[in-house]
Amino acid sequence: MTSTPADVHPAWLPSAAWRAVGVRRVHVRGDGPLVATARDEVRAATAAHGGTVVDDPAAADLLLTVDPAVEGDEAFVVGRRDRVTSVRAAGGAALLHGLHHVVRQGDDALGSDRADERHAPVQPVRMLDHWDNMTVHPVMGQVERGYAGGSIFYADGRVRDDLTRVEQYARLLGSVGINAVGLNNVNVHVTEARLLTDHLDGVVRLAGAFRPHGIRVYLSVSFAAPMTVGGLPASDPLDPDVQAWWADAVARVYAAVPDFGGFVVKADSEGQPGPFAYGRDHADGANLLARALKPFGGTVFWRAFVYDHHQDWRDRSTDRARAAHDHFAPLDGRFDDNVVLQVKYGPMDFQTREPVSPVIAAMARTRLAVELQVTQEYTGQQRHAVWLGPQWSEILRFRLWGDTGPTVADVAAGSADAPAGGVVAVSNVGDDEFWTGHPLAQANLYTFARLAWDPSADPVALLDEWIGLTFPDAPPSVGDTVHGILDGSWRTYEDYTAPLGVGFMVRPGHHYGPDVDGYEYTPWGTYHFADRDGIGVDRTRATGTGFTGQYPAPWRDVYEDVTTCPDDLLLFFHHVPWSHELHSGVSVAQHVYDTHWAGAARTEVNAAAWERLAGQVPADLHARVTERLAEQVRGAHEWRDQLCTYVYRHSGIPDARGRRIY
Ligand code: GCW
Repeated sequence: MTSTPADVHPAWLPSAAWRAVGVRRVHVRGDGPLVATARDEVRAATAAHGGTVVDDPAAADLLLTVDPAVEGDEAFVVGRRDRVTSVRAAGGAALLHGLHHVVRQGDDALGSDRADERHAPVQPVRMLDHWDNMTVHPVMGQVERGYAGGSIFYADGRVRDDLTRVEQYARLLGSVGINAVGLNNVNVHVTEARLLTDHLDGVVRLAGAFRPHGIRVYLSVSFAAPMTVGGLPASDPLDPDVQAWWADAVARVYAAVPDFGGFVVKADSEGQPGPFAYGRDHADGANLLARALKPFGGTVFWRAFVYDHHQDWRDRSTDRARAAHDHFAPLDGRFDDNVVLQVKYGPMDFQTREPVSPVIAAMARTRLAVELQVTQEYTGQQRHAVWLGPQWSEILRFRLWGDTGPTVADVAAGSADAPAGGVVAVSNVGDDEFWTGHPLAQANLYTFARLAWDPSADPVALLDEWIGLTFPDAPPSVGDTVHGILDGSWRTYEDYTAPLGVGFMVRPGHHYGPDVDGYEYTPWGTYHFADRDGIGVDRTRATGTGFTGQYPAPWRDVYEDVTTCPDDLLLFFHHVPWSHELHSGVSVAQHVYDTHWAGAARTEVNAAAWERLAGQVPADLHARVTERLAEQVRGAHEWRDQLCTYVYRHSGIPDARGRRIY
């Protein structure tokens, strides 16, 4: 329980969250750096709360022991008998997981007897990617799609001298089982391309900050690095000089960081260089890096986010949703065993609502990781309180082949033909005093990590777990109010923004706030095709882009047929008249009116409920959330009025309830 500077919020590890452990007599047995971390935590907790660290295990009422008999790298067994709680752990990382498990359970783990329970992560890789840059971009800021201030890693074009915040962040992440962090933006600019070389000493220090919490670091690299950093004439993956350059670069990284995780790569995507320039495919590209990493046990996370961002909006034959499957499905079986294909959860781009990407069902012989977005790019940018636990849970539990088949999480966790890839998300953290801009957005970071550990966990239980840890001594009204604001907030946000899975309708560039036609005539491939008659994208095989055909049964048919397609995804898959009747019984137009009024109204209820907590939570936190909820109310009403007006002007269908149209 190392201390947090007074000016930084302790998130879900305030001192009080350690009370149940801190009052005990605790014995820690085992060796190694991670056991030392656990021992330091226990020492600090007992010092703060009056317990003791004891040398004699017979004198302890909490025993934390490394026991090689426990199987599974990160597994631990916890139980309570004869007034002693014991955690037996497979190794140092597992011991730390076990300690934090007891902290989360608090008096429940340390009260009455409990039978032994074994805990082990479902996903072996639980990763957060940072889109942090070393320098500040004039428009984007320092962190691409970052809504919590600057980077905690970098300042003034280099790794920060003072890594105190990084150490605290590593502790927070380690406490919920994150074990991998990508240190820099997947859009790799000139300075960051040199993290591999000139800035390697900084990477060594960052790795040193994460290591005590069981977290390995990864770097995003540029496919053109042999040219831009190495001075070679090309970066063709089949060129022996290029291969030698990567082998050499990787060897130097491992000499400096022996437990380095590997690379994250965005290639041939949104202007990033890639193998297409040399007439090679993405298996050639990924394997180039994989072979350099292989001797050291490293992995390349190769992103499947590849599409044409110079599309002509008049071209109705191209469908961005199809792109990842078109590029990658034919390559199944060609990737080396230390390549993980990192697939965004949906076929478009981190929208509030999308179907699950069909790529996840198409790569039986490829290791696959699912990529989620904790940073709220399209979901309110940490100005709106939007807790995404239910979205992620729904995605991870989605059954790709129907009722009895494997889920998305099962695919990520691996099979006989393809070992695990894992679960990855883009982090929402910056140098903000509350870590995440909106203090309640900490719940997203927490929930992501806990779902990565166990994708079958009930997200609402995780929300309550986070509330209990974050506000340990608050009156019940605080927990009830925070729960009330966050549970259901994904649906609320969906209600007042782009309807029925159509997506986007945001202001181009920064992606905040409504602009229904903002992307309609752009090259980005994100269209809704609204006119006076109807709205939506026809992605059927019968009359549209054929995207539904990328799914296995039953989904290829469920989505194809307008009568079986779920309402939530109707406009993703179909172009329908404004008067089209939904399963819910109302027309598309009336649905927009009803949901937008209801969603906007809920934001007012939330703001008023939070107002009543003045004096019950720290004043600075209360003020920050108050300011954000007010902006959410304003934003939700703007969304409501723009969407309702747009639909009325295009459809001519009046709101049955006669509410105001502009
Ligand atoms: O959602 C889009 C973002 C880009 C991002 C890209 C990606 C890092 O608008 O800012 O670039 O996705 O995931 O690569």
